[in-house]
Amino acid sequence: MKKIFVTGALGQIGSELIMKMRANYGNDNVIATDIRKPEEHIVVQSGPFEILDVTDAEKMHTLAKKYEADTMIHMAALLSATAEAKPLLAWNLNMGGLVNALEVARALNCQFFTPSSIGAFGPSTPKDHTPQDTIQRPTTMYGVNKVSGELLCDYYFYKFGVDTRGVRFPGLISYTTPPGGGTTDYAVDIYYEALKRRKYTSYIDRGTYMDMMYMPDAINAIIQLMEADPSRLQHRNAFNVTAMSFDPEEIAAEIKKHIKDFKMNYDVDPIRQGIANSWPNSIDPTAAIEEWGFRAEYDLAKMTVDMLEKLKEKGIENL
Ligand code: VAH
Repeated sequence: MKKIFVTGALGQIGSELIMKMRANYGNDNVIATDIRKPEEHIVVQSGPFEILDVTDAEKMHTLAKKYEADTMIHMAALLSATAEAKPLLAWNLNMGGLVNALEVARALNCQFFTPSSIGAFGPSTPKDHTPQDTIQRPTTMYGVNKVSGELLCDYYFYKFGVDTRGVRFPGLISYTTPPGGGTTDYAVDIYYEALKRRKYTSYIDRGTYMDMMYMPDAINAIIQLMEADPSRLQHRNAFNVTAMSFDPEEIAAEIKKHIKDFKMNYDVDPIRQGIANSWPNSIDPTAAIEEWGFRAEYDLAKMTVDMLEKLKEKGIENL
């Protein structure tokens, strides 16, 4: 990877991925793009940045060619809850953007990465230690987008020889970007609210287990997969990866170890609870471990210490 073109660079993953890749590969070798250009943002200030709507195929091709991209990292997409509220917009953006990015990778001979998700599984998928290869009949527009995306990326590998790679991310937790339109974002929100108000009202019910991962592990997984020896890859789109699985009660208990008077209550959102119920309780990352050495550093305890510390440094406390 020498000239890396990233879409969705201001998103939850993109904003941290850009900074890590610029540190690894050089600021000028990581081109950040997104639909808006906030001048004060560190991603805009620390290296090349272009405004790009990923549904604009011609502009994407022109910009990738201008920077002589050899790697496409396609992150721009609507997440599960937003996609469920606006399914047609989600289809057009998530699938239109993906096919545009794949076409640019094919035309310019780029290596390619885009994330899938545990959302690519559905109610008929085995829910515990969900295998790498199994039933994928998601019942959300986001899940339909992710399964279609996995198949499309494999197609571009088999049909056109594009070096496509992807991971099925669990819920991702980070301190840099506030919670977005995801179902798992309660696990981000809870840290902000615990520091600001010493309490949190969860829209996901107790007993709802979902796979989760701290953002540093997610960023490392992307870079590690993209640098992996292609001859070792039996799978490509996309690898199960996870670091932990917990329910709201368990993350609340971990926070209480640091904020003694933290209180948790529930006001379940039927839409996001319905999405969460259709996803696995835990997935099996064996293929990623065996084929490219995936390993997560953070568990719930270690992540909670770091999240609370970093949010306090950002001034998120007793507002
Ligand atoms: C979402 N955070 O909630 C994303 C992710 C597995 C969940 O895909 O939509």
